[in-house]
Amino acid sequence: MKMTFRWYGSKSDAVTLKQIKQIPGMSGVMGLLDYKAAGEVWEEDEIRAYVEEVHAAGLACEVIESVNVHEDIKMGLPSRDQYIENYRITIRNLAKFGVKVIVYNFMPVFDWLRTDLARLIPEDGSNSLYFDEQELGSMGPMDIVRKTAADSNGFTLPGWEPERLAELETTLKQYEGMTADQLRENYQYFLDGVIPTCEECDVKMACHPDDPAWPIFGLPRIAHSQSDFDKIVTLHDSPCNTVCLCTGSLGSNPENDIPATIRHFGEMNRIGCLHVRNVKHLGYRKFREASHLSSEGDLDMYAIMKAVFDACPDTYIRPDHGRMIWDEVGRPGYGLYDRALGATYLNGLWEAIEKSAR
Ligand code: DNO
Repeated sequence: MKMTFRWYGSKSDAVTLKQIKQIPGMSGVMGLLDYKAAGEVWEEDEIRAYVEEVHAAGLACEVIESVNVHEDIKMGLPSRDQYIENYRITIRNLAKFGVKVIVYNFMPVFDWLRTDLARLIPEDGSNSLYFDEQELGSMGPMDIVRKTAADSNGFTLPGWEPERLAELETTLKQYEGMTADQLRENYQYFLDGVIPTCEECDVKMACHPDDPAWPIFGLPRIAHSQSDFDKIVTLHDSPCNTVCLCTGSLGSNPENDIPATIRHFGEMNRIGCLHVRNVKHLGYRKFREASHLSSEGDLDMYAIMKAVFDACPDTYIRPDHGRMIWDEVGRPGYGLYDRALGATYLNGLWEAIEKSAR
């Protein structure tokens, strides 16, 4: 298992590479160029600059996240061919700098979504990301976009690019009437376009689950359960067509059995990487993000790490969203302290699992 940390680059992350390097057991980052709009080519020069900076800090950069898929691809518009071609160029460019896994998602319009980015946890005075479907019911898509932007402490959030969201109303209309099967057909067209390039370059595409793990605002969503991912991995059958197994996204639905899903796709060699975090269910379609410790949420982190150990021990992992603790002000979900504690805890579980298996 290679423990990594998401890093937004020196211009947009309050967390430094030096801090990341000082977290025990940290082998690298899961990187991104957060200023790139969906559909744009990631140029060699900008990838080189990012990767060299990471390497200079003594860290690896083998996983890149949020190479976002243009809406025209998801909608199946004629312009998709150009965007797919751009995506292929990006894959080749990333591969030149040692990238092995690309994390993306196929959620229409919205990436992850929360109704509160800083919900107070009364027990200890920290705060974390929170979702309540009922609260969402009273908000329209534009309201949630405005609220998310206003609450993000001035940081950009992954998947919430301002240019894309500016056209939100038009985009939402274009999706009206699209079924899950139609979205899946468009997804297959995309995979047929990019997976052969991945095979040439030895890069894996890793699909991030829908977060939360159900459809929102009536938009089709096709990646929020084990059976959804069973369909996805067969849309284009290749070892390069993999899952980014995000425990917290899938875990937002208590019906998803996360350790079983890890074993299932791990044994098929279809896990590209994992995002590991805990969630606390508070009612129907209502949850908040918890610290990583099993007893503070509803996921069994020991069972999760044990499944990784048994089914895909060489994979990349990162602690996912943390709470905001110790008065840190940062990008919601992506502060330093709680994620560093999470990494340390996951490393501890790993050591115990490894030693007891000997
Ligand atoms: C949320 C992240 C996601 C993820 C993208 C990948 O915090 O885990 O934004 O990176 O869905 O495209």
